[in-house]
Amino acid sequence: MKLVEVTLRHLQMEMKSPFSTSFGTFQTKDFILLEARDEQGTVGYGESVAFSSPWYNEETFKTNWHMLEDFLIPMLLGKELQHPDEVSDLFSAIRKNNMAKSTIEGAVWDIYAQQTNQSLTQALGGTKDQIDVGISIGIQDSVEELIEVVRGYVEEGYKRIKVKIKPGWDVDVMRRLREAFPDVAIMADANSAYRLEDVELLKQLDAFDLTMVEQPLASDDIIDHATLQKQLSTPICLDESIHSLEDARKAVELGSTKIINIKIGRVGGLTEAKRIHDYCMEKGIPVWCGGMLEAGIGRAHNVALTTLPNFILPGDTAGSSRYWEKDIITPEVTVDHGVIHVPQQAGIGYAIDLEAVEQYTVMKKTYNLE
Ligand code: OSB
Ligand code: MG
Repeated sequence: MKLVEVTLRHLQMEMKSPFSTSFGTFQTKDFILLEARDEQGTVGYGESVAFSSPWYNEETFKTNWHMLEDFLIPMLLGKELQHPDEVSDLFSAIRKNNMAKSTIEGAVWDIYAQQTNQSLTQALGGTKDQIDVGISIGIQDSVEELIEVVRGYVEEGYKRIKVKIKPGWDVDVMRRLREAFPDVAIMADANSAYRLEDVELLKQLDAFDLTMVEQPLASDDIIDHATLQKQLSTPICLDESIHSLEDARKAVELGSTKIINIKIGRVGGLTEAKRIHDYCMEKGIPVWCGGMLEAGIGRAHNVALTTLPNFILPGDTAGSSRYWEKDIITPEVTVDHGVIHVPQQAGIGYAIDLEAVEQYTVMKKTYNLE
């Protein structure tokens, strides 16, 4: 494989309903869609999961554009590659900027899968033909509304309900939710809203039989999470704190996490995601695939990654229609009784809907060899 042309597009899509977390609310999604073409004319796509504000992590779609335009695209244009794993080795010369790296790495994986006539799932070594899915539910205006929203998704068959929490929207909310749904797998995601001093409050969550509590403490912490885990019976799952296999190893060795949420963008691409998966499998740490409110390309990549065997717990990759009036792929990702049937065709298994892409494009720029 040798990339000869890359096009970046800034896409803007309205979400069907706002999504609120402890750090802010999302309504309009601005992101980068990357199209890469290799010398044989095979086209692959990647999606940046960086948001427009640096709330979840330090990257934004504009910092990703800068990194791609000035560093990452020039590093790959004209470079002969035997395997997509080489991309993460090449990019290791550039610190962090994982979501930017992942955007183009994903397109290389897509091209590689097509050229070796495999589905992305097969190329990654995935083993499942269907995956279990859960859903992540933002902070609502009232507990009554939350219960109604959850009821709808439980009836649709989603296999696990994740609820966002923050100070003032936590113990009572989880108590009432557990009372309303005694038998549903429920978890809470704090997105770093608490400190170790909140341990007494967090311990109250142990009463609700939660599958896990996700990222309760600081986004860059692994020490305090280890201290907290010793005092909680609910398993801690790290999200924001894990950027690499090294981070995963340190967190697991310290006892900071019993479960890991893997997000392809946060860890710099599919190759690193797979490395973390393999390490966790060896250590008996279950993983699941997180979500970043992706459009269709990012969603398709999440589906493929989730087919690896240690993705034991349902992920956040819900169906396209939960987020978008019209997604940018055909068919859209659909959920049937809580499962997604994994496409078998070569590549990502969903076609790009170029008409929809054009409709959402704010600007685009093409980069060629020389
Ligand atoms: O922490 O997992 C998170 C959305 C935006 C930023 C961070 C997170 C989330 C979600 C939604 O939980 C997952 C999804 O439905 O894509
Ligand atoms: Mg999270």
